[in-house]
Amino acid sequence: AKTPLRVAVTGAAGQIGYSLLFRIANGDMLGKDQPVILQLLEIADEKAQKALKGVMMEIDDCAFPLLAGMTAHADPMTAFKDADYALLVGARPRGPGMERKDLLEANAQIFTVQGKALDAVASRNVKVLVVGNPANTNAYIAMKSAPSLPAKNFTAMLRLDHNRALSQVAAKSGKPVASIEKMAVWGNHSPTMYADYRFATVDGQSVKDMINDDAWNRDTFLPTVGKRGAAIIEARGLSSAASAANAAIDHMHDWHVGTNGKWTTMGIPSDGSYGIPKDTMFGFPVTVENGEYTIVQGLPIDEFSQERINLTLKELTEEREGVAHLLKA
Ligand code: NAX
Repeated sequence: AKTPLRVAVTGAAGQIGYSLLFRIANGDMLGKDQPVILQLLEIADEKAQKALKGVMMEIDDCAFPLLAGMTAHADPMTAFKDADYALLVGARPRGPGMERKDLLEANAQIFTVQGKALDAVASRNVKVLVVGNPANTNAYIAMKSAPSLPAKNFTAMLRLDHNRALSQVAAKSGKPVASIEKMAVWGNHSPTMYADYRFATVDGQSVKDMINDDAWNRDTFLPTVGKRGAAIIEARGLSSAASAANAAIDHMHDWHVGTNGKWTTMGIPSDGSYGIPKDTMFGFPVTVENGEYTIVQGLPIDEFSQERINLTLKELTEEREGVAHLLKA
């Protein structure tokens, strides 16, 4: 039997946690033959810790064959000990009257502490996915706070945007979602992200040619994908949770297992590709093999796409500048 892998999850008593933990323990993330140990982090608050205990009781009651252990934590220094995978879901939500700047700063503090803790105690190969918003900038902060870990091991979740784009294109083209290849999402996990189906194919045929409607792309597709989170809050009264958990599972699964040459989207520190400044935590089309992702290179960027990429890059640059003073300390 395989040695269990340690999976740390923060915000474990939250909405996304409630969908995510059961699927990790069920083997959906790392494989049906891979035992896991869950190391769950919540804030020290008594109510949060109590809620976490409740979730753990339910996980126990599933009697998951792959679950080799499970612990509750209020301190990242114990939660991240020897972690092979870390899913940073917990974040400070925007409270009433809170400005974007305050939100950025509150989260910058959380992700500085957690980056340092990963640096100090996690496996030297730990693979980190940041889900908590603002996900790209939080991932950037964690990465910068963990100088002894490889920068490439820090990623941000763009997979929900990617999956949303796939489902919209499937509906429009009338093709099954699983048949669509070569979707790409560029930039920030925010309404500025640029979902790009110019290269997408079904059975080798161009999806763009099939749809053949630039106005739909600009006026329907991009706003629908960009504002999908808000539409779900409006309809459900709560933010997307099961679909976010599913995207986190997909992201980590593909990172662990590989994509067999197929494209997916990950938020990763830029290596300078496509003119995105080095280290910017940016959504790129990637393929994954042997636990390493590679940016899909050489894609032509037309004028419309360049404008979109510039817009989302500008937002990320501003977020980064907004927290720069916190990283210098
Ligand atoms: P919830 O508010 O239900 O849960 C968050 C949990 O995190 C809470 O239980 C809270 O106590 C805990 N927490 C807060 N600070 C913590 C810390 N420093 N250490 C450990 N735990 C901490 O939110 P939920 O709906 O689960 O969403 C979690 C995060 O995901 C939010 O920031 C949300 O904006 C973000 N999202 C990101 C998405 C993405 O695609 N990247 C999509 C879905 C989601 O909106």
